[in-house]
Amino acid sequence: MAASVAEAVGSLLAELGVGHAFGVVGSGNFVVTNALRHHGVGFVPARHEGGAAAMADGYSRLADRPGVLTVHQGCGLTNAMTGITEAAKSRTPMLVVAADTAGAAVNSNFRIDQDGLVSSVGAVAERVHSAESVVDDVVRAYRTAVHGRRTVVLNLPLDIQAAPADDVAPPAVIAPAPVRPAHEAVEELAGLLAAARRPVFVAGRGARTAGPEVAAVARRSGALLATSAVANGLFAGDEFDCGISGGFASPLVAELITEADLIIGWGCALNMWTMRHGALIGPDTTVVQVDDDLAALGRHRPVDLGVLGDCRATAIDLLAALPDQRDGYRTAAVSRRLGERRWWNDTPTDDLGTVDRIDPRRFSTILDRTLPADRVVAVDSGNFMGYPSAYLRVPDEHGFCFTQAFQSVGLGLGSGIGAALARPDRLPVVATGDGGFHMAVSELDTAVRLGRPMVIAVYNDAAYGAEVHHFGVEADVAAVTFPDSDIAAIARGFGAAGVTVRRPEDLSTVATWAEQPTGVLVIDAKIVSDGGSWWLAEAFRGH
Ligand SMILES: Cc1ncc(C[n+]2csc(CCOP(=O)(O)OP(=O)(O)O)c2C)c(N)n1
Ligand SMILES: [Mg+2]
Repeated sequence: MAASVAEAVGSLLAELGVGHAFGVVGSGNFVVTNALRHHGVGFVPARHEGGAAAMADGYSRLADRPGVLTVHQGCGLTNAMTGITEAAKSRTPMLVVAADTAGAAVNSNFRIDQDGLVSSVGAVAERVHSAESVVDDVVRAYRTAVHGRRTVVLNLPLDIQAAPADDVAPPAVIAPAPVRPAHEAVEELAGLLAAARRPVFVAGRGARTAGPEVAAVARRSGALLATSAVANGLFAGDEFDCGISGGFASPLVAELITEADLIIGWGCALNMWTMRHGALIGPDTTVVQVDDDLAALGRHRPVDLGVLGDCRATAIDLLAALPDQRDGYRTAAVSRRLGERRWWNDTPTDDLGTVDRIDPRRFSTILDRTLPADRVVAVDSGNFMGYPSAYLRVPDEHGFCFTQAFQSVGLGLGSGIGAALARPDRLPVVATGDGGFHMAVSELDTAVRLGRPMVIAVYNDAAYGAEVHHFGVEADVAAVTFPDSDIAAIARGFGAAGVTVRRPEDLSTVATWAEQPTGVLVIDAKIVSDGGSWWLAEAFRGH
């Protein structure tokens, strides 16, 4: 017999199959968190709810189960709101178990309108209403999160939590069938593909589970393959993989995409980031979007054909409808050009490095070849972010964690810790600016406490570089520049190893560490200012 509703909630979530939990425990979420733990759900105690929220988000993106964030009522939830907003905007299937004040506790210090707060950022507010409805309430929240792909905040009022509950078990929860595309839509798309000479596929988050099928259609129809940033790695190893489409694309890849006569977005919004505000779409290019969400079709740009369908189901149907194999864009010449200049790493750029500051591109190129390829890369936000995104190669779609839907600085370290728990077989590599590092620094304690190998690469320009470059050196940038901080020393204070990199040869310490990775390695890369990274100029056009 479960003794209380709080315990029932923990056991129900565990039985439904949630993965890992993260949080900061206070009196309001103590019992439910322990119930999760006692029913086999691992729990990472974080140092700040903001970090914990990013951990649950990062975990949920890369694991095959939803992650859980558990927070104290009121201030525990407000501290977590930025990470919850990122998750909600990214449609991360994740559960937030939030204690809430009792309905009658109108004068509680912790009282806020939790439903209103979370709804305002696009998360779904759910609630355990009573001991009698606890199973229904928890199952509804779980299904909305997992099958509806939403970030759900399940509020647990303290009085309801304490109520006695019967022994509970969840009913069978069966996933809905994928949306099958209309036959006519598949025929239409097959016709467009058969007529295309230079088709390019851009796969997004919605195609992350359809990689082999979409790639098979590309091979049959002669299409090049690219992804949005969040689906980075999906086609790694394919001869005609172009990597990330959009601001991070190499000059060659941008050129190839721009010359496409047909672009198909697979589970991809084709938004301003992925399409460079439309600059990657030629004037005569036909644009198609495949998505299982009606609201996504044509949301960011006009499309010539919108196909309502699950990516995998659509690719399978399309393969059956396509005539014989065509070379299309998959020519020997394109293969050779991609072989030479597919990545920024292979694209010559000036070395801006000085005696005491390293060029971020040089740093990223060396880091890429120094660290093991079996990695999961998590990227914070800022001017620097194009370097790790474009230069640190990832093995597949489970190797990249990109939390940019809210464009918040400070989520990289937390999401990297979550990603590390989702992929314990891989080396987690967190890339962050000095601003994002200092914002999230309390979770360095959590990273060290995990006791696992992890690399935190800090692109340290002693500035909120994005803002410096946005306003220009002519502006008064005193509010966004800082005295240099010794991040390697800070790291050592937390129990991590810290190295300072000023020149390429300083990375030899990283190479030594990488031979036998143990514990957390923080790299304080003193980078030279790049005058505003290549992708940033692009990004600011959208604001
Ligand atoms: C939470 C939050 N606060 C402020 C901003 C505005 N902002 C965008 S980039 C940036 C600077 C980040 O600095 P750093 O992490 O050092 O990266 P850099 O731009 O220097 O590469 C700031 C403050 C933001 N996006 N998110
Ligand atoms: Mg900076």
